Amino acid sequence: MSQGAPSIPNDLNAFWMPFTANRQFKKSPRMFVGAKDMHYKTADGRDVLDGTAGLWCVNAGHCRPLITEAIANQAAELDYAPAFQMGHPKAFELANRLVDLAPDGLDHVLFTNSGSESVETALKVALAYQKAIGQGSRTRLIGRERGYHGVNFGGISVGGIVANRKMFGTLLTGVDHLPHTHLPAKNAFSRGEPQHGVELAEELERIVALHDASTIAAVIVEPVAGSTGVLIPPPGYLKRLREICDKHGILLIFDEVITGYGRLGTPFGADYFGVTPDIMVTAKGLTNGVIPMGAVFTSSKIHDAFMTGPEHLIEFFHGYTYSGNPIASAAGLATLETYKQEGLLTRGAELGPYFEDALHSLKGAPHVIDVRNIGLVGAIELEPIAGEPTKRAFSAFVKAYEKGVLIRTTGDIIALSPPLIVEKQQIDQIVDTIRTVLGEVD
Ligand code: PXG
Repeated sequence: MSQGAPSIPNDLNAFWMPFTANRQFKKSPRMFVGAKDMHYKTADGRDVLDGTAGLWCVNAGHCRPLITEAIANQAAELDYAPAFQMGHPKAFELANRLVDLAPDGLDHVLFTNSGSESVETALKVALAYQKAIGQGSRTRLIGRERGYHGVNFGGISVGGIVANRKMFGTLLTGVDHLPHTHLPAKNAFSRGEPQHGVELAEELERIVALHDASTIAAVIVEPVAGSTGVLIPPPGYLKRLREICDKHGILLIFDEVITGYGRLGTPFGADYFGVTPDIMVTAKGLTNGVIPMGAVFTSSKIHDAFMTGPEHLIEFFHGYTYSGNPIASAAGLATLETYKQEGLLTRGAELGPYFEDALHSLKGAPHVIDVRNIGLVGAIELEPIAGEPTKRAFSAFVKAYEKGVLIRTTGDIIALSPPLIVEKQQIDQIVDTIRTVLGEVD
């Protein structure tokens, strides 16, 4: 029992908030107390238009009836079933539905509880697969600069964000990184895929030559890097990575935690770019962000390599207490049903051109040095204040929130990823608010 002072109701001190300027937040908190469809409700009773689908996850919009009912019903019917050596029907049903939705060749699903766990799972599957097929010397993992693969040790090791790595020691050994594909000097204000940079895929050949293919298990990239500011690959880049991986027996992992479930106007980024990875990492939009869940897809080639040996033995020593949790599975099924009924996984393709024009109308607005977009994701990059990086974009975020629009900033980049139910007039409201705000910030 705590001997300290009794806690004060609504004291903000105890919760050490994630990826948040805690002291600043607690001085002037921004609290949501409700949500419906495209809007949040704030503690002081204002509606805030959601320009970011929460944290890139609420793809069907908020408090959707099929999903909330499915969760309530499941909680009353079967709240939990052991995930190891036991099962329940909805996890299998969800896996089947996901495999139907995924690109051909991705036939099996491992469930997790987040994007970070999905990444760790994918990396472990890749290493264990190489060992299972007699390629145990393939232990290296190749990520990419400016990649974000969650916050666990594997993910920050293959990830390429300095701030997320530098405090945490040596991380995983045997990791190397491709260069990122962000070339603002050549590609600023590109619409959709930027023209320049396909040659950067050849860097993988250089890395293979340096370490030798026999030491490399897998390459992991986001089809479009989200967290570091919507970095879109040039045409042919991902295809070339696929070819180089195939040539050298290296697995290709796509981290589709953001690009999955309709963000680019196709079910997955793999569909958009016409490149199928060996392993596909997803989370977020799988359950519309409502219940934590992730799914890692693998090819049959990978899955079947584990299905050997005596049948009573566990084939892969990995899994979580909540893998395929009944309530998460029910939420996932209802989410996929909502996407299907409303055609949301391809809505980004229809609305993309309108979104693109709206975003690019910000060219010439104060501080704007680049605008980029693909599907229903976009970024507006601002010139940083000299000596005070991130400050300008953060002020824009706070001002937009005060004016009733939620945007997201990373560094000095404003990122937009509205729920896939967004209407044209709401796109206008988001863009008009940003325009006004850019006229007001220092
Ligand atoms: N991979 C990718 C590509 C991601 O974008 C993760 C893994 C980790 O997922 P979890 O569920 O463990 O957070 C992510 C998460 C932002 C932002 O605004 C991005 C993420 C999470 C929170 C904020 O950039 N991406």
